[in-house]
Amino acid sequence: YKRSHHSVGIIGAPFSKGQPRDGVEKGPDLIRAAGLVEKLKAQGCAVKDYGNLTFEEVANDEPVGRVKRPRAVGSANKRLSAAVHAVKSDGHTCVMLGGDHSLAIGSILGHAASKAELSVVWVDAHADINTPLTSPTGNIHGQPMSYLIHELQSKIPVLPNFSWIKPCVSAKDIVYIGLRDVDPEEHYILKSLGIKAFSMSEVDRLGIAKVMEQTGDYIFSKVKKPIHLSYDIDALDPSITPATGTPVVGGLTYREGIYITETICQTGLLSAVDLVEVNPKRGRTEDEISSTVSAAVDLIQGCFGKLREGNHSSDYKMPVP
Ligand code: HAR
Ligand code: MN
Ligand code: MN
Ligand code: MN
Repeated sequence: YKRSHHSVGIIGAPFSKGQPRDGVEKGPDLIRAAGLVEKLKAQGCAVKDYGNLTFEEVANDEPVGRVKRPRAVGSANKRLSAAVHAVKSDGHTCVMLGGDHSLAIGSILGHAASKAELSVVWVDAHADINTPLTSPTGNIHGQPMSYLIHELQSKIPVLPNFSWIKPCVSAKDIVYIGLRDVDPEEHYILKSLGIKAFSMSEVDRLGIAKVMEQTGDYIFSKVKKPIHLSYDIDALDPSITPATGTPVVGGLTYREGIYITETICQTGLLSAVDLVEVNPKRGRTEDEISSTVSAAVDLIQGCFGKLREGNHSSDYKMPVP
């Protein structure tokens, strides 16, 4: 019924070294080219685009144990965390356009630097909670949560360019939605830390409305903390968003995906959003790419007040004859 009053700060993070596939660094420019800024403005948001970050080339970034490209990932995230902190200090809700999901490290740490405590809502086919020692692939985009959770710190080895990273989230302040490809070690971590998770089974059993109701009840049962929404585009079903590095069948429908953003917006607590893992090089046709990119734009619009029932501004006056 109302137009949005949100003030949005956008950061592009064209970074792909948290995983092996080329193309995900194109995400920020593609999402902008699909009209993100104009669409947010048209729905009433004040928008400041901070542009794309640049990341230093790291020579000789040899694996450490299984962990691939730790120096590049550590240094890119340090830069991102400073940028997110600056956007929060300017008073905006931060939108970080990825790039791969290793960027959640810097995004959440930069956000946490401006707030006492955060809730994290992680919408993804994957839990991204492998430690460097449990990771089956060594790809850091499958590990970001492990570096951020207080309760996992004794399990995290020293890595080059990671010494600035300090945990900032409690296991009880995390909610997962959309899981359907979780490694056994990750499942152990989720269960042993008692992390709230609505896998696709819970979406099937409860329906998305109850999932979001329970997400709200869980987050608001304690003090209301600012919400960090970390949205991996592969949470949606690959029939809608095929242009992503690790698609998994049986995902959220477009409507379920949008419903999540509408309800998170309505909490009034959304403080930062990541939209990651859009990879045009993984689309087989132009249609697959544009369907993925336009879903990403629609999700971000949903985060900032766009409603499917329609919207109008509070000072709208009917034309009279
Ligand atoms: N769990 C696997 C790993 O650790 C796969 C990670 C997945 N890819 C992502 N993350 N897109 O959401 O490597
Ligand atoms: Mn992810
Ligand atoms: Mn994923
Ligand atoms: Mn609002």
